[in-house]
Amino acid sequence: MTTMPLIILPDPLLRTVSKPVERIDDDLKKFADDMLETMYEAPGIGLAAIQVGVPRRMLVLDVANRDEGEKQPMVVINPTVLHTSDERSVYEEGCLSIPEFYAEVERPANVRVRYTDLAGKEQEIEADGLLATCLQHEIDHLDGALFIDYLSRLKRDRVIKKFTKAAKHKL
Ligand code: K1U
Ligand code: ZN
Repeated sequence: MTTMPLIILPDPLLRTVSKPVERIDDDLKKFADDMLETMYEAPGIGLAAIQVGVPRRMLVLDVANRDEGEKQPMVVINPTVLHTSDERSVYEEGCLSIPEFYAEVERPANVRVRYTDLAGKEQEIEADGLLATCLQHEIDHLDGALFIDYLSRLKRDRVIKKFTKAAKHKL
């Protein structure tokens, strides 16, 4: 397995609307393994393909308690949100593409998502808690949306400015 470099704000790739995965083959399975490895190494609880520069509708996540040595990796291909609850919940979110910045975001507390798994089988998942938040965060990535889009314009612009400045210093 290989880890891949992460795309960091303000890279315009992060605003790409990703295209559906058309074929599940050995190359895609290897890519899914590499995405999981990249997520675990970061460390993170989710990763969308676009965060490693691949504009395909695919994400990985694992919200199991790592301190207890648990692992529950999920590979989600071509997800569709079927239902979101009216009930909302607030979580402090982070993003591997916006390192060391965290902010509270309010989202639907429960979601139902249909997706294809790595075996090519259609699945449906009813999620709540951190899994619901993480799924929505990752599906946003597939549509070019970032969690900072839910903040006030002032806060969002401040973050973008900080990361733009940092990127210029790295040139
Ligand atoms: O998509 C990403 O950038 C990954 C992101 C996912 C996420 C975090 C929090 C709420 C919603 C979605 C991260 O994984 S940031 C890192 C993080 O939260 C974390 C890392 C290690 C252990 C526990 C949490
Ligand atoms: Zn993210």
